[in-house]
Order: sequence, then structure tokens, then C-alpha cells
Amino acid sequence: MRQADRARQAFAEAFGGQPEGVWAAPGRVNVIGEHTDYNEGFVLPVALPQTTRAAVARRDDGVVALVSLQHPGERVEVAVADLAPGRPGGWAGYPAGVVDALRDRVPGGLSVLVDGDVPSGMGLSSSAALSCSVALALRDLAAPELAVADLVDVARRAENDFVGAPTGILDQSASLLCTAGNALFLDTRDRSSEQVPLDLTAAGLELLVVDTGTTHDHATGGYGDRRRECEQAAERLGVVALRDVPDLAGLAPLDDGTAEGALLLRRARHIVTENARVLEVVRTLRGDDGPAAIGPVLTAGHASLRDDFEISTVELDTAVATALEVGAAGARMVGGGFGGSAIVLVDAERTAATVTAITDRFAVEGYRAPRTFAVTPAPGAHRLG
Ligand code: GAF
Repeated sequence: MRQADRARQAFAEAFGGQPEGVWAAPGRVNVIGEHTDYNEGFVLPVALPQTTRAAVARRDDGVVALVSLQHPGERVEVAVADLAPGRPGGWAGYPAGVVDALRDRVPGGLSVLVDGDVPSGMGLSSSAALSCSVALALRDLAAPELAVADLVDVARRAENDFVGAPTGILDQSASLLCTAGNALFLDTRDRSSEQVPLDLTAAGLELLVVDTGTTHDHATGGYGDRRRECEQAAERLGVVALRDVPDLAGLAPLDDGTAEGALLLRRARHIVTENARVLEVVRTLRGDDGPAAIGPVLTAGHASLRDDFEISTVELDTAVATALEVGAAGARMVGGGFGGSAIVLVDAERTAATVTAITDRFAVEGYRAPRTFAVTPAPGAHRLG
């Protein structure tokens, strides 16, 4: 059954009527530019073919009613007037947070049926896919004067203020603004963006996602620590954001002989070198050398996330090292870290051998079997019907 029909049918079963429409928003992988977004730097994501779908209809009883096919048996109902950070919590917090951000537009409430296939907790931005599908639905139904780019902040506020995950704008921008066949080169400071063609098939390459099956949660723990450390480093350097440090020499004041200084230096060094890597990858993709030439830059990005930012895991390091051992052009962990997925840029003829090598190595190490799939840059959020 088509995705839109499946969502419509499930909506009718859950709410007893037809939705006003069905909207889809994708997950993402970031080609390069990790943790740069909340440092006002550069990112280069592509949208995944996997999406979250939201079948939506306005109501007139002042209630937000939420059902997800991925959480069977759970029906969340909250009065619009009672929406507050953390209420509701869990998966329902993302769509509820979007309604909260636009609550004056839907005083009568909303019914939302969610369906999707973006793996959750795997660094592939399932939460932004969920928020963005509902944000686009609300825009189309009740806030037509908003541009799609305005929805980036609607979805970000849902995540930051309602759910309590202190993320930047990478995931929401990717889900809303990516286009098929392109990577999105975004300056998160002034929000200017360009579409950078990324035709891997023509170059005989594949971009593999390796989902290690280890999950993370950005509302708790290490992600927030890294954000605070970057803010501290920027403050010590007297800059608004680490984006303003032009090169490694600019980090010298952090090297004050203390353990704290050394830690802040490592964190800031990742941001400075990662911004440079985004610019280098964009330059390379626009040049004549072909996309395989970005491989070593991706691999350098992994080393930086592992050694300087310290957010990789043994599973991610093993996936990357194994891929490189069997001849991948480049590989790195993606997303917020502390689990999740890696990407591998590989000659298409070597894909099967690479997957086998990683799977075998995970079995030997006693890790959970990885899931792998190839990505071609897909469209951003859109109405399905
Ligand atoms: C998570 C966050 F949500 C993004 O804002 C970004 O910081 C990313 O981690 C790391 O690049 O996905």
C-alpha cells in the first residue's frame, strides 16, 4: 500500500474520519560538519529516503490527539491549553511541541497519526523528521504566510524548549530544506544555503549507512556537556561562537597548562577543523576530482570526533576502521554521537564485501549485528496528498 494511503487508513481507524492531508519529512545523514551547528558554523547534510509521515486534521474540541503506528496501543490526548514542556513526554513531545509553538493557529486542536521508517535513536534524525512533518502540515493548514525556512525554528523550539534536547538547527534544516540529488551546504550563522550536487551513482560510488544498534538520547548526558564546553571555550577566547576562531593558532589562549584548558582546546580544535573540513568537502565536490576525493576528509572528521570531541564508541570506531581496512574511500560516525550510525563512502562494486567485513567483525567482537543501507540524497519535507 502507498505510504499516504496507509497513513490515511490508519488515521480513519484511529480518529474515525479523513485527514486533511498527509505530509512526509525525511531523516538525514550529515556528510560532514558535526557539532558545528550550535557553534554557528557550517554543515553539509543530505536527506534520507526514509521519512516520517503525519496524517493531520484540525479539531474543534481544543485537544491535541496523537497516535503513532510505531507505538501501538498508545494514544496521547492533551488539551492545547495544557501543553507545557514535558507534557506530553516521550515521542509525543515532538509533535506536541510543534503544536505548542503554533498554538494560536490551532486553538481547536489537532489529530495527528504518525507513521514512519526513520530508525530512531540512530543518529539519523528521526526526531526532526517527526517534528518537521507536523510543522509542515500546520503551516499548510493554518499558517500559510510562514516560509518553509521559518519552520526550522518552529521545529527547533519544539525540540529545545518542549522536549528539552539542546540541539542546533542541523537536523530541522536538513529535513525541511534538502533537495533530491543534492547535499545542503548551510551556514548556520546567517542561514544562507546552497544545494551542492552529489551524484554518487555516476561516480560509481555508494554512501552506506551503518547503524550500529547502539542508541543515544540528546535530552540527557554528553551532548549537552559538549555544548557547554564549546560555549566555555568561546567565552575564554572572547568570541561570540567558535565559528569566529579562524585557525588553530587562534586556540592558543586555551593552552594554559591546566587539564580543563587542555579539554577545552580539544573540543574547540574539533570545531575549528570541522568547519574547515566542510569548506574543503564543498570545494572538492564542486571541483573536477570526483566525490571519492572527499573520502580522506570524512575519515579525518571521524578521528577528530573520536580523539578531540570524544563522542565516538567502540562500535562506531570498529565500523569505520573495518570499512577503511577493506578499501573504503572514507568513513566516519555521524550525528550527535555516543552511539548511532556511521557512514562509509565506498566503490559500489565493493559495497557487499564491505558490509560483510563489518558484519563479520561485529560478530567476532560480540557486538549487535549492524544494519546497513545505501543512501541517495532524497527530497526534503513535502505534502504527499
Ligand atoms: C544532533 C543535533 F540534533 C544536531 O543539532 C547536531 O548538533 C548534531 O547532533 C551533531 O552535528 O543531531
